[in-house]
Amino acid sequence: MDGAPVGRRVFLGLLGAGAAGILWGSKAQEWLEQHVAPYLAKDGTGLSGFLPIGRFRIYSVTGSMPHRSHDEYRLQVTGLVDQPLTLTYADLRAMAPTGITRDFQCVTGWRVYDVQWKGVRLADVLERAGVQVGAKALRFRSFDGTYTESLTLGQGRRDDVLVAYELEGEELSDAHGGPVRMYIAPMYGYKSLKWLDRIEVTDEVVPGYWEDRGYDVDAWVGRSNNRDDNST
Ligand SMILES: Nc1nc2c(c(=O)[nH]1)N[C@H]1C(S)=C(S)[C@@H](COP(=O)(O)O)O[C@H]1N2
Ligand SMILES: [Mo]
Repeated sequence: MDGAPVGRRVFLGLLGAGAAGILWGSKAQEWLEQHVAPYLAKDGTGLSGFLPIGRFRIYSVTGSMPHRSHDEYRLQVTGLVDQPLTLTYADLRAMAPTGITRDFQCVTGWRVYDVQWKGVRLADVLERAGVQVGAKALRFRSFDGTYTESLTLGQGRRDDVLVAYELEGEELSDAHGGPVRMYIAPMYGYKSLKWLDRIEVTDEVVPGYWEDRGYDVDAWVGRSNNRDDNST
């Protein structure tokens, strides 16, 4: 179904967002064939591996797909913390995992039903670093060098906010922001920053990439239909 040409609503949404550099339609298809297909083949996941990709649109505001291997990967936790952290991929894997299955929704109008995510609770990472008195917010940075996002500390401590490393039972691909990305279950997709490499604990919310371009900082998915759920 998502292999079909991008719907008018989505297309207008992209235009409305002034979203230069976002990949979609045939351009995305071309990119997937060049970059994702070999990755999947290497993983031995075969054609079924395309399913999650096929259900999503792959976004990168920089028009490129950064890559970092599990060995190279580091997550920095800095700012207003007692103990600044540098976590490896293995460190994250060694922490208690949490799984969440929820619809994934982009403000431009597409939705993927019942997506399975796995990772560690951001709350647990913060706990490990020790958040200092006076801290109020979190800032996330991507190793694409451009994208940023933020949450209030309260939002970041919710049970449904993950530092994610698996999607649909597979390690996160480069395309989906691997090896590690944010997954903010109760909010629109743009809050879920891909290619996460730094979490900074700050004293105020700094608007992120899309928020500088007009999106809401508090991006709760609405309750306008029965499938949306931001109550947990
Ligand atoms: N670094 C980075 N993170 C990002 C984006 C991006 O362009 N760059 N796009 C956001 C948007 S608008 C959405 S809807 C989701 C899309 O996730 P996907 O590309 O895995 O489908 O990623 C979000 N995180
Ligand atoms: Mo989005």
